[in-house]
Amino acid sequence: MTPFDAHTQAGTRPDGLARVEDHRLLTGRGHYVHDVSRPGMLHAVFVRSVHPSAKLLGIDTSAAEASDGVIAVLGAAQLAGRTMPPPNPLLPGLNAPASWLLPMDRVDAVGQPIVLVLATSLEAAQQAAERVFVDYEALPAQADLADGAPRVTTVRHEAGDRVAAEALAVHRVAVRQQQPRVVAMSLEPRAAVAAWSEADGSLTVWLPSQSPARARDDLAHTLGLPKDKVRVIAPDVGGSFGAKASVCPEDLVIAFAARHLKATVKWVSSRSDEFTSAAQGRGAQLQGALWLDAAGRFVHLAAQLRFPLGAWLPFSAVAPMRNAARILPGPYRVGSVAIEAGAAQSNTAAVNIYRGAGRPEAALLMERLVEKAARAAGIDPVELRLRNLLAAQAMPYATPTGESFDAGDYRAALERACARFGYAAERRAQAMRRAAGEVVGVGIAMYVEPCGQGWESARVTLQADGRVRVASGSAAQGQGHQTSYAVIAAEVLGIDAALVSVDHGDTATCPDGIGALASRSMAIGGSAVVEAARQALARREAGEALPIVANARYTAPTEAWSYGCVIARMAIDVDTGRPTIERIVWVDDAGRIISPQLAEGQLLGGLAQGLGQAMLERIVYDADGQLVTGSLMDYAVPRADDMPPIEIESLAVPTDANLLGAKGVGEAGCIGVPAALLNAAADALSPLGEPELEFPLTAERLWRAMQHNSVT
Ligand code: SMO
Repeated sequence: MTPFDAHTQAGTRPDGLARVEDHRLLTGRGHYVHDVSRPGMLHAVFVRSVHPSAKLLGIDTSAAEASDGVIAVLGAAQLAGRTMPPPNPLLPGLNAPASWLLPMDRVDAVGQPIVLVLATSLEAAQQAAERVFVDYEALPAQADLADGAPRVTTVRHEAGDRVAAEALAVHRVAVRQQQPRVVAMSLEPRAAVAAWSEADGSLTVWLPSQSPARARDDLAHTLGLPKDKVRVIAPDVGGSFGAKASVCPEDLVIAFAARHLKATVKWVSSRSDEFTSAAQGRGAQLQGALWLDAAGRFVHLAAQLRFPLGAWLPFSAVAPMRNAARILPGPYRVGSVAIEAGAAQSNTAAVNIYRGAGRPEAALLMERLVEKAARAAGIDPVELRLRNLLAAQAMPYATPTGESFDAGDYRAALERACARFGYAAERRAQAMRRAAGEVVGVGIAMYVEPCGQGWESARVTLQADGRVRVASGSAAQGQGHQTSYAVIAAEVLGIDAALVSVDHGDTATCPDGIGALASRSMAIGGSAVVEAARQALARREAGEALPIVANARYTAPTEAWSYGCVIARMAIDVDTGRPTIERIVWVDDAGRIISPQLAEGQLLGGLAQGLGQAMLERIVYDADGQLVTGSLMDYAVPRADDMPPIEIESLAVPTDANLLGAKGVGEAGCIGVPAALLNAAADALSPLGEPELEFPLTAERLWRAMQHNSVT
């Protein structure tokens, strides 16, 4: 019995630890930024560009300013040249111009905010916004991933003897795969409430942020305020998925308006505005080739990865490109590599990290290559993987892209998944169904999931009444920090977790942190809680009187790499192309599991998003840069009845890379699942001549693939 089996199968709880957040959230007592209200606060509406690229010839705000209830209309003139904070300096040499918070003389994307209308009610602000007249002179727009667009950044990984490798090769397979852009469909759209206190010159901003401390730093820098005069509060946050990791222009403009008007200002984005102007994810164009020797060994891997960036660069904008390049070889031993990745801007919404942030791109390209290689070499895809997966004894392993794998038994993951799936029997059943005229395929994907680098902080307070408070620099957006961090502290202290309460998401009451992203909350944030709890315990045992306050800042010595294997079976209706995912078997090693319920929730949630990208979701811009899929009428997200039968097993092999032995878990479902689904669809259609397939795998696309290939 593995940790997930009991409740995945039967819905029971083996461990007795329920999420302490849920009763409050599920009974409507969550408190989101949308719920923040202050007497006399102003409501803000942005007037947004209708052109992907245009000169601003003039903006007439006089009618808006004369409208009922309007207090002010703010634009670039008031913002006096303020620009967005620079992107993450850890990312390779960026060559991108700074972007204005609000545009001076030109717009670069549909949906870009141009001016801000502030009024005493939301309705008044909306009506006045209709009376702002913007005079544009349209300019040609730069399409997404256009050939020859100037590079913002490039990374290269070259290792091994390519010439020698190619001399050994007897097979070469190539793959070209386009990942659609997606939106981070969080239940809670972006929002900000900024309150200026004239009495002490301080600013409080309620913001649904994954990274409150960094948001505070960005706000302080933009407004020229000392950091200790800015407080960011991320209350309950309804999902984030990377899109809320970095501040957007709207956040900073709202804060500016609050100080400018010495007021409290509230902005809540609409679903429509989330489609046009929130940071999007994915969108890469992936190309690669894999060379195999006579024994089926991977002797050389070459790839060119193209990542789109929108009209402006959020803090982590090129992290997906960097990650995809460094992760590409995945769990395999590859003789030599030549990987080149580049990113360029276009006249679209920004692109930022999105659940997986480059990991899904790497797994998609590599696993497609492995699948094609198996077909070319006439070797079963499981057997080919077994020949090339790194052995557990090879750990720790220095990868050809300069990474260091801490631990991992990749073969065990594949073998376990095959055993659970009943691989040999499934292949026999597939052959029988094919013989009977059905279109059915089995797809496999392996993946690795690094959990991020760097530090996180925690404070543990042992109170005189015997209760314990944990404060974390890592803010939660639904992951369940209040449950898991309480469990961690209670275990170190040897007390009941019910005695521990957890604070997060407030820069005034919590220590600084990087935040909840990159699958790092448990491995790194959780280790900071361990460290602080250990210090508090040591001081108590040494005789120190209560209360005891212990602060810890934990830096992970190395990244922990979780991994896993997904096997999916998909049937495609011959007449309509309608795909049915009949079964997903998934073995994941996220290291030590603190809360099986929370870990399973992360895996299933990631799977749902991965399934959405594979089967349903696609942001489309037309050739002129206009957004075609701007609403939920045009953009399909997975619903409960889209979820297939899922069997998850956990290997749960602890790592030495951090104090908990934990690895990443939050992004796994987005990484392996889409690649397995594409491999399953390709396997299903393989008797028809292996048509090229792209996400999303809609019925129309699959049907067309069948028509085209059955007549040729
Ligand atoms: S895409 Mo994640 O929030 O690093």
